[in-house]
Amino acid sequence: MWGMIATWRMALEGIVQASDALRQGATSARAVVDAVAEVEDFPFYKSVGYGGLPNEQGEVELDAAFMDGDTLAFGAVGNLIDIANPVRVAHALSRQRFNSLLVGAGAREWALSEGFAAKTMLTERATQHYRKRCRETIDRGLSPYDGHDTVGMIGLDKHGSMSVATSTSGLFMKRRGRLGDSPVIGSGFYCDSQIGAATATGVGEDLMKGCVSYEIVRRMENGMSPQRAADSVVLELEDKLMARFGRVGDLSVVCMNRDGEFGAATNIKTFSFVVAHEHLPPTVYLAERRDGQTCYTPADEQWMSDYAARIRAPIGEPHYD
Ligand code: SD4
Repeated sequence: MWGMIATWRMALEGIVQASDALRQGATSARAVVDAVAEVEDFPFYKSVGYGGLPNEQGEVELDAAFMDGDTLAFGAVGNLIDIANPVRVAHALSRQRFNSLLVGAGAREWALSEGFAAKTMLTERATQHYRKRCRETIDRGLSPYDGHDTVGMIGLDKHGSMSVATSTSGLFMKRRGRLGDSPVIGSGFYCDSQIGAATATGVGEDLMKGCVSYEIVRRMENGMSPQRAADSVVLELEDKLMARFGRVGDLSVVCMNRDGEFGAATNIKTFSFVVAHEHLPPTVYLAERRDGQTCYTPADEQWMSDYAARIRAPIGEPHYD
């Protein structure tokens, strides 16, 4: 059995290619790293890699991670500026015995010293989004933090090895130096080839409060199905934060066990995710919660074409409703 699952529609093109590679016997590490790098390179995805939205200073600070489910080795980078593929840097770090998580100037220096390419990651389009958001925020006091999505990708290969990778520009307009869950092991990602893997997207500050990825893997280890593990972790964290913190941000997760069974859970209106495995061609699903359980259906053609138009649409004037 081989399989892949990833957060958000943006993972589709990467999964189409990587699932071919998995079918032909590629490793899960190669599949997830190549597929996430593909998302990073695509300029119209405004929350990952090239074209990602900047922090409040107008700088694109990128976070990424990789974890090898066989050895439990992981590598991660945070606040990495102007390096082409943060996920490849994270993967390289996972092969180091120490210094697995590097941030800021140190991460950039290490990446350059290892031969990773420098690249200006702020695009004209992202700059337009930034200027528009600055105007909206000044005019009407809107929350600057809306607008974010992380790609988190899980792979299971024919040899039974699993890997997970994440990549994100984090929250739009975040404070310089802010880290979310995506480069933080146990929160944004976790992977154990003997059990399964999970990865998260949403408001990192809240996802980290539940260490959600580790918790999902732990519940799968105790015998829960991936779907039940995902739903129970998201639901319980949401209830806990509402009761004790008084509010909760967006929380969405995907997971897969070592048999290729998968799960997804969300507390938002529509969460898209992509799955492929031996018996399923790459498919985009739309998930929503009904009666405490996440339900999902394949996205129809209309949704897919609206999506393609939306991500390329002109940026337009500030929006005030
Ligand atoms: C973060 N979890 O930096 C990321 C952002 C994200 O959907 O996934 N948004 O907090």
